[in-house]
Amino acid sequence: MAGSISARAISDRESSVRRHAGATFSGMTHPIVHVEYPEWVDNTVDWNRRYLSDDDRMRVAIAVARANVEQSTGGPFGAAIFESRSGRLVAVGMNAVVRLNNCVLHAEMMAFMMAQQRVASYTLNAPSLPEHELHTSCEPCAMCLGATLWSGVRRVVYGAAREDASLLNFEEGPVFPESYHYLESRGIEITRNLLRDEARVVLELYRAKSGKIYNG
Ligand code: AZG
Ligand code: ZN
Repeated sequence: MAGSISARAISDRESSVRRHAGATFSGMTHPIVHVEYPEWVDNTVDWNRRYLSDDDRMRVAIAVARANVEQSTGGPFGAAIFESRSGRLVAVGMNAVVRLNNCVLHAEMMAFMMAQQRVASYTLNAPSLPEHELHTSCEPCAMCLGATLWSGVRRVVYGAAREDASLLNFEEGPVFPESYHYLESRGIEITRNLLRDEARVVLELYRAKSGKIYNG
């Protein structure tokens, strides 16, 4: 009957609204975590281009970091995930710790999450997928380096060094030579300090704007 169908539709919609508001039958409201890009991302990134050189790929990460500072949407860090061979840009990430009230939302973490959603796989190293690599405007902190292992990327390229971030009083956590040896022993290649000076300019810009040091 038309009446009962529409009653069910209304009830479905109401329960969907309840789910998205985080309500449960216990009456307790549970949070839902959304991770989304700021609105400027499509003006900053050309999703259709093929990025064939390391410099081109790193410049995407640095451009995202710069836009994040200029638009006041987060810390001075950007990252990008590419298919290694084709140069297809799969995802970018920008620091969103303060914007989204979430201490894990470093640029690299955001890039991993977005890339995995895009390819619908919890690892970028699934047998059906091409090889992926991470380019990040700054050396990964302890959390992001750990997540790199499980992300499934086969290579990490970073721009500025942890000392550059530490100069601004960012705390980058326990990263040791052994941490890198461990990743390398798992077949992950590391390329250091690519376009370091260009990446450092963004850190300087953040300092000049008196950007918040949320993890110092
Ligand atoms: C950070 N370091 C990197 N590499 N990326 C981020 O998003 C950071 N946030 N704080 N330190
Ligand atoms: Zn990090």
